[in-house]
Order: sequence, then C-alpha cells, then structure tokens
Amino acid sequence: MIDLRSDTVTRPTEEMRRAIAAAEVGDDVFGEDPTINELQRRVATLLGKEEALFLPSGTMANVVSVMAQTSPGTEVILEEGCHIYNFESGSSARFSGVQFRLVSSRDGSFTADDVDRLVRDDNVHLPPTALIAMENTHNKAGGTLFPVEAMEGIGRYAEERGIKVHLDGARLWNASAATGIPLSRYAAAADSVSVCLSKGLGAPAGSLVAGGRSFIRKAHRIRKMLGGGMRQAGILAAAGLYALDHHVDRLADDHANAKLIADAFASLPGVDVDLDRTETNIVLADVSNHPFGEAKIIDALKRRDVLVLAIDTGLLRAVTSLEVTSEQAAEAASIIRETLIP
Ligand code: TLP
Repeated sequence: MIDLRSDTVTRPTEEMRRAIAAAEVGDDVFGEDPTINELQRRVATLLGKEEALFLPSGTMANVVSVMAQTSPGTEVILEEGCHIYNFESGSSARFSGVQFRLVSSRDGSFTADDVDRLVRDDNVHLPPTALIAMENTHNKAGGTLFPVEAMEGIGRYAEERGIKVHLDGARLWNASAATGIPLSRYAAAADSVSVCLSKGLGAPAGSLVAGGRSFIRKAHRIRKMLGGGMRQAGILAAAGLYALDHHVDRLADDHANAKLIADAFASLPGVDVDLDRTETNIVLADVSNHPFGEAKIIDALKRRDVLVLAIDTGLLRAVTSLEVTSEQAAEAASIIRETLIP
C-alpha cells in the first residue's frame, strides 16, 4: 500500500523503536521523566520560548492553549478552514466557552488588516477579543505557507492591543523546511505555539506547546485537568527526540514527492490542482469536474494499492511522509495518471 491519506499514518522505524526501548523514564506527573524534560527543553529552545510542555496530541495542545489564554464569553479570531475551528470536535466551544470570529481566506493566511476589521471595540455589548489563532502550514488549504511577515504583523498588532496569539504549528517543521526560516522566527509572532511529533516527523504520538513561563504553568494545570498528565511517557518523548535528530532534514524529500503527485493529478482532464499552492507535503486535487466522482476515484486507486482521502465534496487530499519513498511517490503518480484517464 502507498498510504497518502495523511502524514499521521507514519509508523515508528526500527531505529526509532530502538530509541524508544532505550529511553530513561520516570513519573512525569512528578516532573521526573528525564526524557520528557529533555524534549521539552529542546523544543523550547528550537522555538525560542521560555518553556515547553509535552502533550498526547495536537488537538490537546490546541485546546490547552486556547483555554489558558481566553475566558468563557470571549472571542477568538481565526481562519474559517483552520483545524481548531473545523476538526477538534468543537472542543474550544465545549471546554473554553469561547466564540469564534472567522477570517475568510483562500490559502489559510491573513494579515493584521484582516484582524483589525474583526477585533471588537471596547463596548459592553460586544464580546472581548482575547485571542488570534494562526495555522502554519495550513492543512485544509493544502499545506500552504503562512508568510512570516504577515505573522509578524499580526504579532505586533496583537501585542499593541493586549490580545494573545496562538500558532497551530502542527506542521511548522514543514514550513521551516520549505522556506529555510527558523522555527523560532515563526514562533516569535505568537505567545503560544503547538507542534506535533506524530505527523511528518514520524513519532507514534506526542505534541508540545511552547510559550512563556506563566503560560506554561497554566497549560500544565489544564493538561492535568483534562486528563492529559502521563506517567512514564518518556518512551514517547524518546521517539520525538529521535525524530528531531533524524526526520527533520528529510522533510524536503516529502515536499519533492508531493510535487510528483500534484503534477500527476494536474495533468488529468477534469482535475484541478493549484500547483503554486502545493508548497509542502499536502496535495489537494479538485475532482468535481472529473467524470468518475471522488468515491469511484478513491476506490479505483485503492484497487491499485494507493490510498487517498476525500476531505470535502469533490476534494481529494494526498499527503507525503516518511511512509512513502521517492520510488513509491513516482509509482503513485503513474498509477494516478493511468487510473484517472476518463
Ligand atoms: N490533522 C489530521 C486530521 O485531524 C485532519 C490530519 O490528518 O491532517 N493541527 C493541525 C493543523 C492538524 O492537521 C492536526 C491533525 C491537528 C492540529 C491535531 O493533531 P492530533 O491528530 O494529534 O490531535
């Protein structure tokens, strides 16, 4: 199988399993897991923040970040296609009691001017704007890059007005690999940053949030409250440390492989791919004008051992990762060309 459904399908390699097996562990609820402590220090340094906190998932990292920086009845400004708004089971409404104000955007990015139009005035009738959330790379827009200058503009704007900024950086590693911009420069635009180890980096689970000391203190308490305090989870942190050492530089391969897949889809009649927006490891193919329809296409590809996902009506997603070698990406591209000829 060439599994292009998500970069979350990555399985730990033999070498990563060895690092897991050798991990020194302790009870992390007592703060005594040396491997988690090392991972937290390392990610905080990479992101240029005072501290970082290890969590089971990207969703929990976002939930904790929103909860720590808002109060019920306040408003969060974010982009309408983002993960926090669409794919986290309504958790921010449920646990933080916030409401959302949405920015529309084609590629998932926005500017300080867009935010300025949506920030609430100081008026007793209106919900106070507490937080702005950005996503880089943007999943639903197709792994697109949020321009760092726009992020910095939003960061400055928010700081002047006392509004907090969160960055969902589940795939910030991909953004940095694609642009060469250090993670810390992206992170400087936000008060809190979440990153995932379980996507392109290939760890079986684990995310972190990074930020200032007082934010992390709040986040720590909320993690416990939500049941996210883990014990000897150094076995997971060891996978993360291994991934930081061995799986970051290779992300460029995933991006090159995604281009092969994007070109294959784009060559077909009735399929629309925005090649300029295929900037990292996610390919979106609009098949709404293809005679087969998406269910038949998914099925036909599956019969040839290629798995892709429908993420919207008529919209297919293919994601490259360390589960897919360059040879397999080239093979998948040929299969796509052969299978989708009407
Ligand atoms: N994304 C998953 C699905 O939930 C859609 C995927 O297959 O892409 N932020 C972003 C930008 C994400 O793409 C995801 C996962 C998360 C947060 C949540 O991470 P997990 O799955 O660890 O809770």
